[in-house]
Amino acid sequence: MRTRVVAGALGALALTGATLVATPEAGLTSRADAAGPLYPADCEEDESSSEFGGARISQTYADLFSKGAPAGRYLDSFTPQGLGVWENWQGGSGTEDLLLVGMHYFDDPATSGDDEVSHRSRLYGMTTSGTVRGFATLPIGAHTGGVKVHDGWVYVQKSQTEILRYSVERVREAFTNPSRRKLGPGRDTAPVVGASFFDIDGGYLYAGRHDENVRGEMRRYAIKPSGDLELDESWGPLEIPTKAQGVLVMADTFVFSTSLGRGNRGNVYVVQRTYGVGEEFTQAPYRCFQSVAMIQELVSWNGVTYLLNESGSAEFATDDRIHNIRNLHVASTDRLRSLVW
Ligand SMILES: [Ca+2]
Repeated sequence: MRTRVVAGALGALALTGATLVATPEAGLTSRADAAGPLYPADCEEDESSSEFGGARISQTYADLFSKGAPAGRYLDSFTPQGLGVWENWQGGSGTEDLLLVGMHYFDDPATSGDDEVSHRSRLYGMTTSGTVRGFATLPIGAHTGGVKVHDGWVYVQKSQTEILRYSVERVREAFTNPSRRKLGPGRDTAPVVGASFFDIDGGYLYAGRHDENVRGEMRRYAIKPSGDLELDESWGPLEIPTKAQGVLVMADTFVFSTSLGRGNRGNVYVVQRTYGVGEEFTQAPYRCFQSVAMIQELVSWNGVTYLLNESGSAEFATDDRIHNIRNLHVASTDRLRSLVW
């Protein structure tokens, strides 16, 4: 496994000749992104591992990640997006912990012209070994790109401007009483900006914007005692990688999952939190390596990083799908972090 830390723009440019096709007038960020969503110029190219089947991936991803619990439920009608952890879901302490998966609906394009906006979305909970304990229905069209639990609330991304919020008691009721499955709009929560996915760390919710063609950005919100959100105007926005689908926030490190399309490998970025507003994230020491396709949100819990994948959805069951991942992939959070420290 390579251990080199890529620091700075020179390292990024040296990684691939793809930057040579950039337009001369473009700035560094544009040049780096001009390679397109398949292989951003700031990511190592390596296809030396056949682990997980399908298209070959980087040895770094194969070394760091392994197959975790099955996450194959509801894939015939729904597409997984968000992943969180709900500790002691039955209340009290020392009870069972669940992984929460958010999914949006999709229609068969052969019979319907629209996708994900015609049916209620879904939130389900499963044990860390993959046994489903219950599900709830979310509002129609909720993308569910982010799911996290914090201080008595379950937060779910609905759109880039709206994060839904439900009390854990209400979600428990939905999981255990089929007549109460519809969660509805939840509690009023302040609008957000560019929130495609999010993590919660240290009392703040960090929400990143997915962008297919250029680098996105991330803002953070203080979580008030009421559970509502308030934009932290003193922080960010910080630049994040192109086609980001999820973030893991640590005190000194970010991990981004990025992907786009069933035919393209994803990329995992591990980045020191040593860059600021207006700076490229590649100014900080970082590592990027190629992953399986269609990686989605991720969450760290008890030292383990869990990574969700949408490629198993029937929505993507065509010949050009290069991976069909129906399990979580898991890695040591410390090992991920230590790539840049
Ligand atoms: Ca997503």
